[in-house]
Amino acid sequence: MGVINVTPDSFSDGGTFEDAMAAVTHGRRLAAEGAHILDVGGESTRPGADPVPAGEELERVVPVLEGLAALGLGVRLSIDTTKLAVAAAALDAGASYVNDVSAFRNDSALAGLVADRGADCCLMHMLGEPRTMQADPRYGDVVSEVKAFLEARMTAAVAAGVAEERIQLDPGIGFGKTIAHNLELLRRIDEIVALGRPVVIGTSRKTFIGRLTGRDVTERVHGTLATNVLAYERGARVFRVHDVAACADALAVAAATLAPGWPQSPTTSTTTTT
Ligand code: HH2
Repeated sequence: MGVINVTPDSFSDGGTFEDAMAAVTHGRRLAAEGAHILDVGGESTRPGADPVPAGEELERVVPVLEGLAALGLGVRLSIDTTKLAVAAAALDAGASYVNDVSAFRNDSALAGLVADRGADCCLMHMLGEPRTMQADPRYGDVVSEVKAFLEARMTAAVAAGVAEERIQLDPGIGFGKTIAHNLELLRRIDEIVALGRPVVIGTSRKTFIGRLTGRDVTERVHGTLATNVLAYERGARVFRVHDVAACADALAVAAATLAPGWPQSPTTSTTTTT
């Protein structure tokens, strides 16, 4: 899942793709680099971020989704929003996946919309809300609590009519979590995978990687790869990243290494012919 932030204030790429044309060009590049899903967002969720009114968020994302849809890239288009009006306009503009970091808590009507449109969705765990979530987050056992939350949100979504096979789950790395909480969730991500739905991991360029490596935000790709490969090995299957080419390579090698009996098809050549 490649990230396209159409915002002035996202933590790693704010202001880079504010222009719709630049965002569409970036999306085309991420698709060429191997993204299967392009996740378009018009509101930053970084700690301390100010909320964006629905009308403004919609004006940011709709032209980008329309532009990407018109290109016919053969990838899924996702809208990263917690708002009903934005999700509805995004689905009209060509999105078929709703990535809601509030897991349908900000606007419970979003579940009905996803159900009616037969869209896929990602339900993510967050403790508190972006303005305050990093102020002393506490858990008993972080993995059990995140798991119970995701299970409850999945039950609520199914009760609202969303087909279970349309749901993906995300532990919300960095959303009301200390470094220790993030690492514990990654180490024990198999416990979230056990809920039976595809697990989404969003570690890309996040602060805890900067704290562990001493790297600035644009230099965290190698740390990001380590988290994604480890989570893949423990069963996670969707990786929300800014640096698609590097992550696609790392995951291709991880998948081949873990797949018994590679090469798996007679069309997969182990030697070069030139
Ligand atoms: N992280 C961010 C935004 N959306 N969605 C899911 N499902 N999982 C995540 O971990 C996640 C997410 C934050 O990253 P980014 O979009 O790069 O920054 P910002 O929120 O500042 O725009």
